Amino acid sequence: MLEALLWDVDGTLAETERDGHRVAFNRAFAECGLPWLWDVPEYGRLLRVAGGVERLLAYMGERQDAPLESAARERLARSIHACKNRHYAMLVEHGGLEPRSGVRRLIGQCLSQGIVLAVATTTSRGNVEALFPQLFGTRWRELFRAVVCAEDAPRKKPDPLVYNLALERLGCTPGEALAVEDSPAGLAAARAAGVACLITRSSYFAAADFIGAAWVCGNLDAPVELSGTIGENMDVPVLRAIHALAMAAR
Ligand code: XBP
Ligand code: MG
Repeated sequence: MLEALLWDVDGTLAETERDGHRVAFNRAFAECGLPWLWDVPEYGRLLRVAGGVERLLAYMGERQDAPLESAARERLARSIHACKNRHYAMLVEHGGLEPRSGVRRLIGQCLSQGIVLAVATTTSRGNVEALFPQLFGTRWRELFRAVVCAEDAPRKKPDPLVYNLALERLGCTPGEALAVEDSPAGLAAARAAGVACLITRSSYFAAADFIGAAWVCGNLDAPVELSGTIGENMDVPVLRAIHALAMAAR
């Protein structure tokens, strides 16, 4: 039985990678006096590394103008990252991001039909606390029974830690949950925790392979064809059917 929906944040709830973190990283580079600029395709390439600090360190490994010594690199990555998060909070507080299609609707339907919700993200808690009031209003905490972030799960996706912790906090088994993700790393993390995964493709992963996903859609408002029946969009009966199919295939 499907009891819980576990939500990824970046790319799944909103286009935060392309329109939020990327833009904020560029503002932080400028503020730190660095000539670095991540355009849309370049940031897509860098997204293979999960975690903002980890992504910066990987990028510095490719740059001649990054500090040579690893402790100095780490210090610079942490200070750019802190600056990026300040810019990210300012950007979202000025209304720069909207929820993706169907996100608010499906959250409301789940809550009214007895499915509990949690967040399982690689991003820092401060970013969730800046973003969620903009997406869901000031009472957003009432929507999610557990919110598991980078500070709780320092091993980033595709490591399953964030999903293991979310399940533990909800008191659910992996077989009672369904993850909603937009990226191959997110899918791998959910699967490694034994959780079936629904993919809603974000702009960066429009053409990615999602082998092993329970279901793949372009967005949660797209019509769904399941067992010969076309539904209007991703709703709770469809979620239950997708989850049941994934469980039967095990
Ligand atoms: C996505 C990530 C994050 C964000 C940036 O996490 O990998 O690193 O790109 O956030 P998810 P931070 O899709 O699991 O929400 O700078 O806080 O790492
Ligand atoms: Mg994501």
